Amino acid sequence: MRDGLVLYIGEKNISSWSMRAYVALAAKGLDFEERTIPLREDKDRSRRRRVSPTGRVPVLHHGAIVVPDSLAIIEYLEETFPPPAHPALWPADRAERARARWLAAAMHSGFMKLREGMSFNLCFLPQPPQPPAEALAEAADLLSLWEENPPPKTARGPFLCGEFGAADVMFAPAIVRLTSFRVPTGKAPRAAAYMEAVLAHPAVKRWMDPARALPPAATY
Ligand SMILES: N[C@@H](CCC(=O)N[C@@H](CS)C(=O)NCC(=O)O)C(=O)O
Repeated sequence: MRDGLVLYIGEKNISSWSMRAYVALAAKGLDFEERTIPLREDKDRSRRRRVSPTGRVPVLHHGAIVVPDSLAIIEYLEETFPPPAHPALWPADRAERARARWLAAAMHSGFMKLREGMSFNLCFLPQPPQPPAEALAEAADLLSLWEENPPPKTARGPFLCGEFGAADVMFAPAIVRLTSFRVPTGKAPRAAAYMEAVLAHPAVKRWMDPARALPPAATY
């Protein structure tokens, strides 16, 4: 483990927050050890509390430094493994960086009905159930957000800021949700192309391929 990083996560077909930290580490090209805490066997969170000050995963350990929370982990990685030696997670341009930050924050602090009504574990069932109307309404909000906020003309790449970065990392599990629950994207062609690009990114596939190979968890 060249980079001395240990990431504690939940099961890959359950823990959408863990996915974000994992995809960020993978996108940075870092060598890290992953340690899975089975969430179904940790109902009282005692195992999580032993390694995470918030009692939640993901949590990153880097020597004596312990960082819980997906967005805090992204910030830590960018500071500790900055570009150009490592791929950038935030755009270099200040205005673009502000845009990437509000996009990432919008996902981090919102879309609760989508998360509840389109639970990540249900994405891996052969036939996910019909989501509640309020979850579908938030899915429509997400599609509009991506449709109406394309990358600037000067950007290179199909992602929200051109190249794959923190905002895309934060939205990746939501993209899995919309795709798995078969939310229609016909009226949002740009958003549909964006979702496809995110799902095809190697860092996202590195999480999703093993997640799909696990036995689906209808409950947890
Ligand atoms: N805001 C946190 C959320 C982390 C989170 O809620 N993780 C879940 C697993 S996916 C967890 O450990 N939940 C335990 C609990 O909320 O009791 C992040 O961004 O990492």
